[in-house]
Amino acid sequence: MLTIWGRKTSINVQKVMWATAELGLAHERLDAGGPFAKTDTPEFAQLNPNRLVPVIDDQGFVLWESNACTRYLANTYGLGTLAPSSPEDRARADQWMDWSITTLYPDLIPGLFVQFVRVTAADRNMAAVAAMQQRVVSHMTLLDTHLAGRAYIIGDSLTMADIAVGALLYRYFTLPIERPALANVEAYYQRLTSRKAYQDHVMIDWANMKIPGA
Ligand SMILES: N[C@@H](CCC(=O)N[C@@H](CS)C(=O)NCC(=O)O)C(=O)O
Repeated sequence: MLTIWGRKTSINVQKVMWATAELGLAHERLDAGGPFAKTDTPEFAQLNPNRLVPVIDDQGFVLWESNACTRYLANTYGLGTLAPSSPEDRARADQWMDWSITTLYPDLIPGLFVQFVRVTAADRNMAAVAAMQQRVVSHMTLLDTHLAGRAYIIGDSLTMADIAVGALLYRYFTLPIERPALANVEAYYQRLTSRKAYQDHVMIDWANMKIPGA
């Protein structure tokens, strides 16, 4: 049995849950992190010394880092689907996963999202919000150019690259910010929202993550 530790509101847990659902894997998810704590126990530190979620345990094989977990599940259970079968397309999927975690994620989640959930409206740094918003829009513009003529990031079907990048789009499209018209990204997001696994594991209202006054 595959065990996944992590609260369902965590963007990084959502990637692993979305991949698990797309692959149809039997699993159990155990709440940890956020209001559930549990990450500060010695037992959890044995699983992930960073004390962060997600962590997976696949029949005794323990792994942390959401993209590594997604990649492992795709390579193990989805070769030819979530993990493209050609080495070139698999490398391209890796490339976009790395782009997502090193480029889009830092500006969108710790940069922008956190300002709207962990900072009160009174204390919100609007200059920082504007700067981050500009950076995020430039990343989205790059993605928009790439998506021209493609249904998904690598081609005609969903891969692990879409899990890493696409999971971030729900937050991008639900933040109270101005977004320029980017037709390819918008069509791509609509495509993702029509998938049950995306609806079930990524489109999770984040309003109750807000601190009072945020
Ligand atoms: N790079 C790590 C980041 C993991 C991470 O920051 N997880 C957050 C939730 S999104 C966490 O565990 N925060 C502490 C908590 O929820 O208690 C990954 O991709 O898995």
